[in-house]
Amino acid sequence: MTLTDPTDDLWVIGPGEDDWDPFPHSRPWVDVTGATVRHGTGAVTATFHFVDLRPGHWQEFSLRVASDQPFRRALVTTDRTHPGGRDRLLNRAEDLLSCPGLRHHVDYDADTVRIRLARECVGDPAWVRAALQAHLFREWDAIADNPHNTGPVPTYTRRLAPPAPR
Ligand SMILES: [Ca+2]
Ligand SMILES: [Ca+2]
Repeated sequence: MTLTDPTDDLWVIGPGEDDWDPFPHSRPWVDVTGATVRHGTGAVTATFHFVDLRPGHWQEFSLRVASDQPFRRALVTTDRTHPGGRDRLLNRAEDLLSCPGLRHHVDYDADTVRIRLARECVGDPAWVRAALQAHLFREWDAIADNPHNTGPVPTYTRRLAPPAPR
């Protein structure tokens, strides 16, 4: 499914704060313009689209997966020394899980971040709901956007079933 998002709908939160505030400035490298989510026969694939993705920032790209199996969260983190990003898979308790089928691709020319999460790492679910979010971490705060809405908290997609086997 395809999601579209406006620009300049960013939110900011500082350490110790419970609530997000609107961030009234442009940050094109964290501003999501849309995304696609696909539940294929082998993997759940999410592709973020940005206004202008740029290397050199500490950013995190999150794919939360709710399903008929235990919750999973795939994260891709970029920073100054890892512009191509590093990925990891967590459960709800934020324990690190092994998932050889987790892949990602950060493309600064196309302004996209793709996360491919093998279905076996989600427990081969009958359906998934996906929630995507992007964060830009700064020294004293974090700025966020998501392709689902113009608020600070992403909402899950409807249930996405994998293609029926032939
Ligand atoms: Ca946006
Ligand atoms: Ca948004």
